[in-house]
Amino acid sequence: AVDSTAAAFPFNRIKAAEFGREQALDPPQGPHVAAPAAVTGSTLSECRVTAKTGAAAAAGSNAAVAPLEAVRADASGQRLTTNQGVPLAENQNSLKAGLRGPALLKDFILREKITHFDHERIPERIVHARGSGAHGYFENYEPLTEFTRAALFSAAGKRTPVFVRFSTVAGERGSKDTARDVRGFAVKFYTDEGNWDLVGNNMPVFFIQDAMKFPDLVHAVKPEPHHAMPQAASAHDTFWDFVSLMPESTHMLLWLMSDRAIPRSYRMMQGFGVHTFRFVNAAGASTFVKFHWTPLQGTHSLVWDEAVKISGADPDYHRRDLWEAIEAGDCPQWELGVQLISEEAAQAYSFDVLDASKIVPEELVPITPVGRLVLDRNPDNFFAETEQVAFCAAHVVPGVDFSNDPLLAGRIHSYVDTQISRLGGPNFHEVPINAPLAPVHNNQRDGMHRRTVHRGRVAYEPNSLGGGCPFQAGSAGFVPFPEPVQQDEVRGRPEKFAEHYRQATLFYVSQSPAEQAHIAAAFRFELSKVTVPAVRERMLASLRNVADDLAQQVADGLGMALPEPMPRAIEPSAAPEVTHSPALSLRARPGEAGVRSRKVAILVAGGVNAATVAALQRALLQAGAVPRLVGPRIGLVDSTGPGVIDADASLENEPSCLFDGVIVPDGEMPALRRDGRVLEFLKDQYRHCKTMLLVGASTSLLQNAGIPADETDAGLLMAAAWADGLPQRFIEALAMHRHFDRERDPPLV
Ligand code: HDD
Repeated sequence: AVDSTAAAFPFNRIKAAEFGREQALDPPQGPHVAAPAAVTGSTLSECRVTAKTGAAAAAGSNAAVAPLEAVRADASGQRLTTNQGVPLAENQNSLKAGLRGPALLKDFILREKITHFDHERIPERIVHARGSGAHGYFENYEPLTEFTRAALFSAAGKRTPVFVRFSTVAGERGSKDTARDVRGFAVKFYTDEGNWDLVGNNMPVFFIQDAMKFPDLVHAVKPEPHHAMPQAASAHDTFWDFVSLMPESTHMLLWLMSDRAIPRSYRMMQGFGVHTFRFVNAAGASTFVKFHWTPLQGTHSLVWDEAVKISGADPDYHRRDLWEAIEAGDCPQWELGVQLISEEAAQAYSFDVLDASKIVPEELVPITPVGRLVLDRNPDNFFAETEQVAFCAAHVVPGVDFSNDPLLAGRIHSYVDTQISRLGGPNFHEVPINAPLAPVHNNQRDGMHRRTVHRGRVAYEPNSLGGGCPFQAGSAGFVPFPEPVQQDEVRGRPEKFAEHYRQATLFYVSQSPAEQAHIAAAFRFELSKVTVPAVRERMLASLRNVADDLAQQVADGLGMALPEPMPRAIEPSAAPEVTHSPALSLRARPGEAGVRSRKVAILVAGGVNAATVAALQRALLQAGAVPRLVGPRIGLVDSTGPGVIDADASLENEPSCLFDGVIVPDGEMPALRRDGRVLEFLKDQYRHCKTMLLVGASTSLLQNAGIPADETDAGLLMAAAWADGLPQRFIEALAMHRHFDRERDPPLV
């Protein structure tokens, strides 16, 4: 037993070994203690008991985690070893010929350690490099056997384990979370009949219609090759040069310039399979299907100024949000919905369902809810799970099949191919996070990093020496939908693909006024970063085909005259089925979560009234919100009345942009009054349209910050004195997410 008290170790005892031969030959054992019982699990969510969560966290287990058990390592109570299991006597010094002599080549321990370190990184994903993942499950509502034989949809209440990874697209692995960008929404279902990867985005359309253009698109949006700037941003010449020459991008650009591209949280965005897929039932009949994930947390976004500030204050904003929500047992949920479309119905539409730059409006084909996704467990190890997880659009299961969408066709090739270089060979399916729960038996053998130890001498089929095994599953296996094909080979696209603007217009006119204003401001900002006037002009010409008022606002913002509209490739022959789609506004899905997991700053300083702070904290916690006491510095704060206040954040370490609302309670609090950051804090809360409550003497801070005391502003609550009903009023206003009525462009404050 080792005495690990501070008294026993006045200094790092092991370091003593560097001072002499005697200690070098026999270094003392390092101090170690068994991990406390509550954190014996590999992660907090495994042990489910933390100071932060108490016992409230959910069970958080699913079958996909079980195979990870075999590869989990826990060093508690263990000695250091090499990778060969050889115990290490000492981990401080390389082996030398004499204390002042040269280091020796035969030091296999040093060499193993450094060699492994040299190879710790793998190539980052060419797109979607930055992401965060979580485990969970999919629960099916009712049997969907009429449409699909997919195992996960076979029975009511059936649970299928999943791993989900959310991501940004353009930024590198170490970039920021709140860039204006598309978000990846990739789901790996570990079904009874193999893994199905639904590799989608938080926007239902895409920039291009044919995979042939994907490398061009990515080269255009990534940092420009000569100076590698800008990082995680589309606001630069090459991106807008490319998309302004690609009218098929217009619809997606409207989504990208909308608030969808700056979500409040991964938990608060929709997900889409984007392409039209096929469901195939046991009889072999097929139905076109589009997949939609709808968050129970509601669809909510940031505003641009806030997103920019968060990038500096907390580049891990979305990663942290997802992690903390799951740790706190506030498990995010999405409902999976499907649009089911017969081939005949699809043929009659004014657009082509094989065109990934088009949606099928919900008003045309309603969404049928089929199940829910729950994320209830954080990974043990970011690299082993979130980094090594390999999603592949080619991974479908019996009952789910592809359509002829030409963008999808390229994806079926690309994902498997990229994993081979990213994960170092063809055996990436054996990495624990990628391994199916369904048994894997085939005659594929060997390759880099093969883990499976195949028994027997048979690795071919047909065989008799292995009893004919593994055998073909016949109709129980994956049978491709036998779509008749007999046409001339041609490089081209169907005619309906050439209509590029009507759905962009549909999206724009279906937004609320605030959302429309944000779209115009986003185009203005992005194009103002474009240095080549001809590119800006071309983009304005394209926007004229979407909505003249939008084009005009952007032109005004750039100080440019409106150019002639860009010539259209085609005049559509049939009228659009839907000309207004309320479902496309973020406001259509406020969610069921209310204020759950919303972060509220309660500003405190010496002289605050402790009793009202406690009442506020209680009410917010009860409603599921996350109150933080923010002071000029962290630590204890003098208060009037009994009770102690401990500020857990400071104006410096958690600025305004990290909170959904602010409360300045009653009390003199002179330290707040002389701190310029308080005014900045309030100004940002106001500018970002957040919920604010100021009580008693604190209301005068509004005037100091130049904020108009507008009593019609539903998000600006002012009270001359404390009243018991105040917390509830604040919570109701906070549940509205944002108060865009107060927003002005340029901002008033
Ligand atoms: Fe892709 C990654 C989503 C078009 C090629 N893609 C990737 C990821 C998501 C998407 C969510 C990250 C998965 C993860 O978390 O590991 N991609 C989409 C969507 C598309 C799309 C919704 C259009 C509908 N992608 C697309 C095309 C191609 C690719 C047309 C190539 C022809 N995508 C890739 C890739 C990536 C990738 C290069 C990079 C890393 C990876 O696959 O694993 O293969």
